[in-house]
Amino acid sequence: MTSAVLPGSFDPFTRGHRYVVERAARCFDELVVTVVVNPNKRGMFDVDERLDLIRHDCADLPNVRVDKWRGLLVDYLTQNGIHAIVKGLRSSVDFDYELPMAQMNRELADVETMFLLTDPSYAHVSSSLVKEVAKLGGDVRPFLSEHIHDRLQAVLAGERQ
Ligand code: COD
Repeated sequence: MTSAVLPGSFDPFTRGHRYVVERAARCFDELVVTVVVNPNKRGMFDVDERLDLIRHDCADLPNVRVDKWRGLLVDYLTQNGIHAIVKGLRSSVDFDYELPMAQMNRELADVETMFLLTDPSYAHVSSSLVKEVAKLGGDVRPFLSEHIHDRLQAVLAGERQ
């Protein structure tokens, strides 16, 4: 069975993430979308809720599994006998950020990093921009599933109280 890990913060999972997950899921028997926990960064959504939101948005993709990990990414792959990492690329800025990580991960473990290009309609979509626009009252419906949009609005309403 060929498996791959698609790691990220997913705070929250956007339509851009979904696009890359969908494309990657066609290339492997199993794709594990892994929420990597950054202990130094408090997200808008807690890690377990991020997992639930991704599971909800990917429920129609039978070979996609969702998991979380704290620590070095290659240790997760080694522990699970997985040899491939998939990353989404929006632009050359993403490539410049990802290249040294891919090279470092290659040196640390027996893993390959594969890059998938996003759809041009998602090239400007990032979780951080979506949160910023939403906080300032902009319409972020085009960038999120309806379910995640509703949860984002609920979190923002809670923050305003
Ligand atoms: N279209 C296509 N792809 C997209 C889009 C979009 N609109 N938005 C994001 N993506 C891609 C990103 O390029 C990335 O591949 C993935 O989706 C996740 O994106 P984010 O923003 O949720 O997650 P990041 O980039 O913050 O995640 C970084 C990691 C957590 C994966 C990275 O820091 C990591 O591997 N950390 C683990 C610790 C470790 O091993 N460190 C050493 C590395 S050498």
